[in-house]
Amino acid sequence: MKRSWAPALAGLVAGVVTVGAATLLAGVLSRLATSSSTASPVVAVGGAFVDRTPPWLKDFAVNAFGTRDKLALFVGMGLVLAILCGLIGWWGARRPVVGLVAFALLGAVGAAAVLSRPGSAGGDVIPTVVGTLLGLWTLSTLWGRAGTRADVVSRGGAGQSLLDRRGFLAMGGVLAALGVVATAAGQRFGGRTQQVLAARKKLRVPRVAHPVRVPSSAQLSVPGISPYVVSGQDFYRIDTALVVPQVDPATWRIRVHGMVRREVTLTWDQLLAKPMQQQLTTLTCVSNEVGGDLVGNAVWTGWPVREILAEAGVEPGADMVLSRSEDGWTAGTPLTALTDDRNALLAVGMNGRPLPLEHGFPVRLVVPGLYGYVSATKWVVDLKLTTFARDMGYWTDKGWSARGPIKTASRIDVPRSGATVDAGTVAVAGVAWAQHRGIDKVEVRVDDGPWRQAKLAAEPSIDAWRQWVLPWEATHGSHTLSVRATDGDGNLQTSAHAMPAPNGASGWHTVTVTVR
Ligand SMILES: Nc1nc2c(c(=O)[nH]1)N[C@H]1C(S)=C(S)[C@@H](COP(=O)(O)O)O[C@H]1N2
Ligand SMILES: [Mo]
Repeated sequence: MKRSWAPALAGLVAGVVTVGAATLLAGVLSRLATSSSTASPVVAVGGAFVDRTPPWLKDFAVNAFGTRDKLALFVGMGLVLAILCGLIGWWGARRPVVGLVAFALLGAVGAAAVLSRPGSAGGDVIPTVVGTLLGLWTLSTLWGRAGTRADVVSRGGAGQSLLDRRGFLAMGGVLAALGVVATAAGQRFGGRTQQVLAARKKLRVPRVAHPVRVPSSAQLSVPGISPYVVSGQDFYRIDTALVVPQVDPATWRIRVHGMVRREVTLTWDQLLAKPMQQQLTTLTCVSNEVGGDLVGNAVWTGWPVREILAEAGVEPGADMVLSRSEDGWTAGTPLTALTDDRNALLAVGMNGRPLPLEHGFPVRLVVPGLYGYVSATKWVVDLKLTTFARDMGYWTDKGWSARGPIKTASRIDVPRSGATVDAGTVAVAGVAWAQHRGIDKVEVRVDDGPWRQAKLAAEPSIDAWRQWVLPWEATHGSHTLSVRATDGDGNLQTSAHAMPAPNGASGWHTVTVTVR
């Protein structure tokens, strides 16, 4: 029995000890602000993996796990790590030197990932190195107790073996528990999250000369329809950050450089002193499927991007702004979208409050009309004036289109697909969006019947989605409802079905309902 599972268990415990020690140490060090938030080898390997995710896999992950894709990644990584550690423990017990070298190599992969992360420093490998050394010690000690190392096996009688087994289980149990507690403590208390949350709590979003007032006529009173303005809490979240970047406004800076006449750097206080504006803008993710929920509307407060670009003075020839976040993510936005008549903002507020940490605190970009991946940089710290010929945003490098205008789209919120409703008058309702073009018409079709025009709610901004409703006299049986919108330029939403990659899904949203 001891030969079969004990060495594998030793490998597992060594893995838990390594992860625990490294996570705790990384948490403590980044809290002391002496290392970056990706000093944890697990976070770094995950981040490196995310950065190498091809579009089809990203699509799959977003569709299968939605906004829980990060949790899914960590669970998957945990399983792979457990299997590797178990195998090293099991095989390595016969040839301990080979086993220890294999375990050290695993640690080296973690260290390499840490060093490869944007903004990492040499000292960031300390948690991984210390964790790996503790893991190696755990492995060799537990192998000894498991009684499978050649020297122990040779002198082991039956009594010896029983003692060893008890000792092995006790020691392995204690070490594994310590590893788990250290991992939890490192995650819970490590990093600067508490500090940054405290800083956020003290902030007030600046007043604006012309606050956005959402008329009640923009919100239809149909049960189950999306709220016209979505709260920060309920707003969809999409980003590549496995740990939410913790940016303290006190140290935040934004730098404008590249093809400019003079570089501009702004501090948080300098930004807050600028005349701020409010703007209703609906964000949409390019990965949103037809009928999907990766879309949301909010009131953003910020300083127009065109103003900071004017301060820097854009040189002729520039056609793109490459914005970069604190964690190295980038978006390439057409310069015209930041300087034309739409209100692209360096946003500091969402629905009248400071940005939630997950949505880019303290400062993010919000650009009406463009999918988030080419425009909505959260935790933004850098704007580089450049050209599409020379530079590329994060997702463009992975097969997504360089430019990402949002396609005209509509969604049925109620009745939900698969719902059963009573015969009689049923409100078919939902939202439609064509940012910066606006929505002029929404039509609904029942089965193969004629298209019928839905009633539209008020449209306080053409940069935001618009609600619609159609009363339907539902008759017994199974029915298919379809929706299509026409934007403010008169373009009918295309029926051509397209997957999200490379430039956004298209096609009409359809739901099937049963009427009893
Ligand atoms: N720093 C950073 N900003 C980012 C991203 C990211 O991965 N990192 N993702 C973008 C994408 S793809 C979208 S759709 C929007 C989503 O913004 P939200 O999470 O506030 O809804 O953020 C954009 N900004
Ligand atoms: Mo996105």
